[in-house]
Amino acid sequence: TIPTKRNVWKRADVANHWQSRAADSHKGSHGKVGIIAGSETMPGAAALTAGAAVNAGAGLTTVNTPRSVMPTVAAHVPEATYFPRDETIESFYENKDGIAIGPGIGFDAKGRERLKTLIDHFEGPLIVDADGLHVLDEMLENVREREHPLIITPHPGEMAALIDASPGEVNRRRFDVAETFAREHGVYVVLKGPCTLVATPSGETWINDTGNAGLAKGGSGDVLTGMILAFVARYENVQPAVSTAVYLHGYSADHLLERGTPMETMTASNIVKALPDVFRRNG
Ligand code: NPW
Ligand code: AMP
Ligand code: MG
Repeated sequence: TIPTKRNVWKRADVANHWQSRAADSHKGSHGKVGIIAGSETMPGAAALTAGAAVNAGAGLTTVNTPRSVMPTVAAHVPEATYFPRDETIESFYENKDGIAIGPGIGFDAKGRERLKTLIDHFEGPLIVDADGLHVLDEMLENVREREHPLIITPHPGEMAALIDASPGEVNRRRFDVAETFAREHGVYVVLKGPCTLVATPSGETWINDTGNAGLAKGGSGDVLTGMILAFVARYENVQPAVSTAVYLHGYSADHLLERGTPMETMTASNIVKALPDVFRRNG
């Protein structure tokens, strides 16, 4: 087998790949992103993902969520526009520069069809997270045939379910698990946890060294998904975008800790609220 290249994605890498906002740019230049997230019992997942995308630079953010959930999410993220879940997915994805699906959606037959349609027909970067990952194993053939980037963002529990292993086994063989899955299925694997790994389909692995256990709280992953989406929709290449988003997400937690926020009191919302400081120090 081809040897894998493994490196830490460092502050200098973030800086070298940084995409500044051109003075003559407009919202369309910075990515029209779609987020399929939220449900009656998990409106927060949609608000966190969308809030993260908006605050990480996305030009125009549209949230696909049940009609009944739209007012709640909109109250938290007024910058986003909203698209009712019961309308056809084709009219949702047609003009998007990137789509994320999964946070807080639960999953049913319609959800499966929606994901399959996106894998087969959406011609841009597609991020599959959370509940989307629970049905992805039924679609691996579609995944392999997809010509556009697919990025999956499992925590060790979700990765374990995807490959029919235990979370403990995934954690014992993190590199091998992420790299094998990325190569075999032609996807970018963001295997989360302390030292999140980004394994590419071409056999590179980038290790993240930011972040702390303050992130071990519901909602952190939803924020990461929104940040990755904002970066992949704006950046030319997928891996620098994903690794930079992962770096800044952890950096935000480290920044809060350094400024006196104890890990216990860290929240996903505050990871988003600290993004102005994070961008000021890294851009
Ligand atoms: P256990 O039992 O914790 O030890 P799920 P989820 C395991 C939404 N959210 N290392 C875990 O093990 C998400 O977006 C909404 C090892 C269990 O077996 C999803 O849509 C929020 N094992 C949905 O909730 C805030 C680990 O994996 C399984 C692990 C469910 O997502 C919260 C759990 O996986 C949340 O983001 C680790 N690091 N992490 C909201 N405010 O609306 C997990 N496991 O059932 O997919 O549960 O990740 O909570
Ligand atoms: P999720 O489980 O989907 O909410 O994602 C959790 C997020 O928090 C991921 O980005 C993880 O890498 C991060 N995270 C969770 N626990 C830790 C930890 N102990 N140290 C560093 N990062 C963590
Ligand atoms: Mg999650």
